[in-house]
Amino acid sequence: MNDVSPMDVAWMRRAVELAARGTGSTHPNPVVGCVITASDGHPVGEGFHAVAGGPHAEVEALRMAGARARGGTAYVTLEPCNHTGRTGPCADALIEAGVARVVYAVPDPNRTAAGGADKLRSKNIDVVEGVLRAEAEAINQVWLHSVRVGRPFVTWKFATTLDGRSAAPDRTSKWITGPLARADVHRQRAACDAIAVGTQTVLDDDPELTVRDENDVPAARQPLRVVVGDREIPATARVRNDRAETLLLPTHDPAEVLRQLDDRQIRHLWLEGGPTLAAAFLRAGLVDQIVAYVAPAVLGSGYAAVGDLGAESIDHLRRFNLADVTRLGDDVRLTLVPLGG
Ligand code: AOF
Ligand code: ZN
Repeated sequence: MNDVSPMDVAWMRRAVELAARGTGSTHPNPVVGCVITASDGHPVGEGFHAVAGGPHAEVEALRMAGARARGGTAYVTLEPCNHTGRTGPCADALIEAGVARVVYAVPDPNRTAAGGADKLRSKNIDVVEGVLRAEAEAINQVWLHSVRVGRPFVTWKFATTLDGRSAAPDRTSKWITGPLARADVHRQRAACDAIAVGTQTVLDDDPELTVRDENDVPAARQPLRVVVGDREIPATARVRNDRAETLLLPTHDPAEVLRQLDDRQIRHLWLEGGPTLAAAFLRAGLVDQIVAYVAPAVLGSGYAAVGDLGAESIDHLRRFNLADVTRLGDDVRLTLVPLGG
């Protein structure tokens, strides 16, 4: 293995910073950043992947570097690709440019694109893997998860009273949490590719399931709306309006839902309810993250946030790791991840 210098780490940190500029606009592709230094160690090129179908980070950086890339080093947050997809293989572009060394952070789990490192080595280029790997994994957490596991990353979101109720006995639920918590939901929805609810939630709440700002103006890019279940949805339901695309999935099987969404290259599914849908995903072990908005309020009756999970004794408690606690006005947002995850 080649030596990794403090400068290698510094340039990779810059590449990670560049990659993050693509956050939110590269779907269904990852965010990727690249820095090129000349043979004397000076930076001569920078690039990041801005949009799927557009040039890869390496190509952008090589374009800026021009002939100065010869004999230099390329720092890339993801293993350079080896496939001709929407653009040509970056491994070939790096070889043609004559770089002497390639340092990347994370191996590409995408089977179609992988193999770049081996190709570079076969051309006697020094290749180093794993520099700042944790940081580079963090900016692509959802994409890496969905490509590795072969299904979308699933976040289950709910709002609840202190006693775990998400609706009163008459099924009303507006509003349990305050405006700051609700604005936070819209921000988080905006970063997802699809929002799913069960048909019962559509009948009870008539949600629009779009991303809107504080003045209720819808965002330009809207996640796919997904309605799971076989209850009839009235033609007047707001999920049927034209503010976003809607997919009706008349199934009760979470794995089938994820298969259908994977076919549509959905990387991040935001599960909004209600208790039946949440229970089905939890029972199937298909929840990767929980975002709970807890209000300082008590109902004492009404509907639980989640339906029956088959627990009969305290041994059946499903425990998670508490990843984050954030106060939003008078409410608290808890972010939980699976134990060991
Ligand atoms: C990117 N941007 O900067 C790099 C990627 O859809 P395509 O044909 O552009 O190929 C996307 C795949 O290429 C992607 O899934 C990843 O495996 C690899 N590298 N992709 O979108 C980049 N370097
Ligand atoms: Zn590429």
